Amino acid sequence: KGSTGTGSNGGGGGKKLTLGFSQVGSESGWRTANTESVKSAAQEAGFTLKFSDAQQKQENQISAIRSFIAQKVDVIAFSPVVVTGWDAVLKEAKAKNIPVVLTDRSVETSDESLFVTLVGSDFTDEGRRAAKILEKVLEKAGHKGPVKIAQLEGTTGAAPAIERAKGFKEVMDAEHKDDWKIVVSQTGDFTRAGGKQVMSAFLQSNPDIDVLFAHNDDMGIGAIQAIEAAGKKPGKDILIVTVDGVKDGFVAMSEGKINAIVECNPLLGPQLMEVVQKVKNGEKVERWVKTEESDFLQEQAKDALPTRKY
Ligand code: GYE
Repeated sequence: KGSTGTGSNGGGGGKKLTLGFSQVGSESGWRTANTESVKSAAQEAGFTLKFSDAQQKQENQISAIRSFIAQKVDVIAFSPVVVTGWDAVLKEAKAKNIPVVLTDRSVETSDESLFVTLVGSDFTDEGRRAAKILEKVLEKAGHKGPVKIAQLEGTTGAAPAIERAKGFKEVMDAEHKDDWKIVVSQTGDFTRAGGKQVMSAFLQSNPDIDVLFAHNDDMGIGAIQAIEAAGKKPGKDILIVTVDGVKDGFVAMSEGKINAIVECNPLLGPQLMEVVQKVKNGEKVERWVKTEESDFLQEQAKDALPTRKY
């Protein structure tokens, strides 16, 4: 509450707020859009941004955070590649009184005082929404009988991979215990190459897959290539539901190759900068600042495509 007494912030013409930001990597279209959003929003807010790309490696994120602490940045923000293993470095930040804001992905910690807030999506709900929209997709396709599902998981141990799988399973267990079954599930690390490689292995071990649930568009797009290489029609022979809603996902959907997309908004920059400023000012912020999202079916793809911002 009140001011921190430093009298300096981004908007006030005093010393600029310095934000250290450790990004996961550049694994997907979502991530590219997120990075863009963070960089432009920081500039807009008048902050000095120290940006570091961890190339999907936790050890790189830990060293980036340590270097932000050494440089005495005002606030540290990061999108943790996996949920566990952060306590030690977060304690180091706390010892130097540098507040930490999580964005996009959360951490698992026994000490809730180690971060101030999370700015990001509800991934469990995205998993539930994926299952609910799959019901519609199956109905539209006139699918009868048991449903054999392949799941392409995101990065092992990452919040969106854990929670999307959890939300999807929750609906499946509650409402489709007898008719739906996940027959194969493996990580494709949120990348196109991963999606392609794992999907071709799936098709060898389980040639009778009805549905693919991919934790992001990029893995879905990689899988489409594998499905086509196997002589099958994506969106027809294998129904596909993905998460994110990046432009290339919408293009694949408008071509009939993806059946439905659960949106996950990457444009978190402006909200993040607002929160960072408040934290710096010592104002109270919510523990979780959630993002607003929608779902899309194929018939909406062509109309939605021109207005997609990422
Ligand atoms: O869905 C995926 C990206 O954490 C929400 O990470 C993010 C996920 C996103 O690589 O495309």
